[in-house]
Amino acid sequence: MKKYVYGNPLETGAVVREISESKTDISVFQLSETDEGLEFSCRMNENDVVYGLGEQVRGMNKRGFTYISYAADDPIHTENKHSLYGGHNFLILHRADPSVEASFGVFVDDPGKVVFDIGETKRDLLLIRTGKDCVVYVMEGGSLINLAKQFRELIGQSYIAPKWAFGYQQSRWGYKNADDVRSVVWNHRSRGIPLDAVYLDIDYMERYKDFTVDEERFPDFTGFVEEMKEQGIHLVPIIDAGVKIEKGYPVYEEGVRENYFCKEENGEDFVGAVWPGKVHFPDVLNEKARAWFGEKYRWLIAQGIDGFWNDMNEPAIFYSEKNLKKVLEEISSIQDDNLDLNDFFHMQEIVEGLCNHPQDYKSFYHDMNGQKVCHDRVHNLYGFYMTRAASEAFERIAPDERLLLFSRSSYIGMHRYGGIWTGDNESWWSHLLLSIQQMPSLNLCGILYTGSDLGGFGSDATEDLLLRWMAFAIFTPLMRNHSAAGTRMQEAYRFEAAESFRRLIRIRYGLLTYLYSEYMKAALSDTLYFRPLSFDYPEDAHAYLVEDQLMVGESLMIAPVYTQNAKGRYVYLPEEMLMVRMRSDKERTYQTLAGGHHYLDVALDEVVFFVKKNHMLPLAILEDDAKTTQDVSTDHLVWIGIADEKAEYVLYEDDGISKNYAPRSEWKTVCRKREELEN
Ligand code: MIG
Repeated sequence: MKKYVYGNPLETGAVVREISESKTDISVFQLSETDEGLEFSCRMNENDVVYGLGEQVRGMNKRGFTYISYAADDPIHTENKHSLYGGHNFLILHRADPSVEASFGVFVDDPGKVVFDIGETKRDLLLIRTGKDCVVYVMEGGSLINLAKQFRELIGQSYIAPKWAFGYQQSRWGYKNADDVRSVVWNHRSRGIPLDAVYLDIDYMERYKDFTVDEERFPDFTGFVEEMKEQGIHLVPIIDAGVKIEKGYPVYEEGVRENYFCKEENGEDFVGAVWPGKVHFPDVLNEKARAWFGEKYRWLIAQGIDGFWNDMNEPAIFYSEKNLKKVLEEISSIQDDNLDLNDFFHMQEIVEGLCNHPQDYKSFYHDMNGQKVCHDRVHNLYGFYMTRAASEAFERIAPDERLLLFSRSSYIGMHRYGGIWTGDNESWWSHLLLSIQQMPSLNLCGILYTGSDLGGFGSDATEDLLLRWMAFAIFTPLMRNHSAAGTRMQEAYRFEAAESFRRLIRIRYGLLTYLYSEYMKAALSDTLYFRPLSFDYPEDAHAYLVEDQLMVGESLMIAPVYTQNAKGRYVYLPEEMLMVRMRSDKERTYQTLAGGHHYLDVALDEVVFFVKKNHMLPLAILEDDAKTTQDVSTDHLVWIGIADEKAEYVLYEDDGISKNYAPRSEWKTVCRKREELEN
């Protein structure tokens, strides 16, 4: 691995491994300087493939578009969007002909805006534009798997969630009080639908103030948390980045007094507006402020809370005080004008442009170890450091216990502190596919604990969409049904197919032993839980073209159905595999299929997956009344697989809650003879 340093880069915390700076010029790129920064470029050959970039739109192969790392609070994830919520500046350029050039991985450690033009402007040109100050790491030599692993070793071990966070989780922006939550739990329990967690969105707070609970909506919050625990339910409250400006609110007052908020150029606290109205942003890039903000989580943990989701930490700014003033003045100045279309559109533009305005991000400052740094330069670090604040506090507050933590915005390195969810997607079929495609890209960037809002956040979910999404989300570490206020309610029990949902969710619990084991192995050995097919079948040219199937852990491949009204789909098998068809944890059928293309029927209420040759996986047999991950026992495991003679599987097990992870020497290799396998 080579490390190249340009200008005077800031310490971002992305990397954990010490690497000495290379004295030679970067070899895989041509480098040129422009007025704004640096440009790294290289040619791509016709069949080369680009993987990576984490949370972005479009396919797993990133060729043919420009991706921009500049964390954006943009809820419309259409294919023309250049930025979503994170900045994940790692990619692998896979060379189709290694005898001509070697494949390589590159990580650009620059927390400001970075542009990746991957053959958009010129089809065969890869162009990366960075700021003047950055560090570039280049990994060379080796397979896709090896390049990915080198990078992961550079950035450190991924966050490990508690095992309960691998259960089914229910969320909705709109659960307003304790009774709403009780009803959600009751509706799952009374239908036998397993459930491990319910989320509290912004309405649990007192007027959107972080680290408060509205006492009218949740009288005796501690008692309520306890009541839920007794039912096996973990409550997961949201924390927003902005701190409400309100006299007498301790978080605000302390922050002002101690200079813990981001500042304007002139040293005054920067004022933006988000849910609570006007807010200040905690300067999480400042070590002291970070420790202070992290400590605030203690109050909720003391009440029994053991999981959090950090939101709006791009940070999202509905408007800044300054810019709003400017826009209002401009509008009042044209009050009596006869607006022609141009004037009208201009007015519309400035009003809409209030939200997340680029100028706002240039107008406030952080105090990084005494250095005043403009936010714009470190924009992509904000969500990372907010999450780091929480995680570092958890180390102090509950050093031996794993807490659930994930964030909306992130940067490379945040994967050590928490997971992410993929933000405000829509109940669109195209977003089911997008979610499938995002998973391996995120894993490449170290983000293993992740998933999308199951069923879609915005717009109305239909029953068939939710069924298909569920059949995919069974395999994502974060399996959370979440939706926006005002959309159709999409809890599993709202639909006629409630029984089908119950069965699908039980399949997740049946597979939990495998899914958890694979997650833990991926985290502890810096490997990938989700992979494009080409990672496992690098010699198969067709594997590089498959954009809608994934390898999941060491034994499985999935090929989810993601189009409406489909009765099945074409699936590509890189080799002979065992097709497993499940309608519930009990009803399962098998068929061995030859390598190649197949059209396969997949009913709406089925999960179909494929086991690699000479591999196997455990399926836990559940009791009829299984309610949570606690009810999944490994005493009765069925081993599913196909083998010439025998199949092996490395099974990882631990208590699921402490940080006493099992060392490699304790991972069990389970072996089954051909005739002992279920198939
Ligand atoms: O401006 O808290 O992505 O999951 O439900 C919307 C309300 C703020 C955005 C999050 C979404 C959450 C919503 N939040």
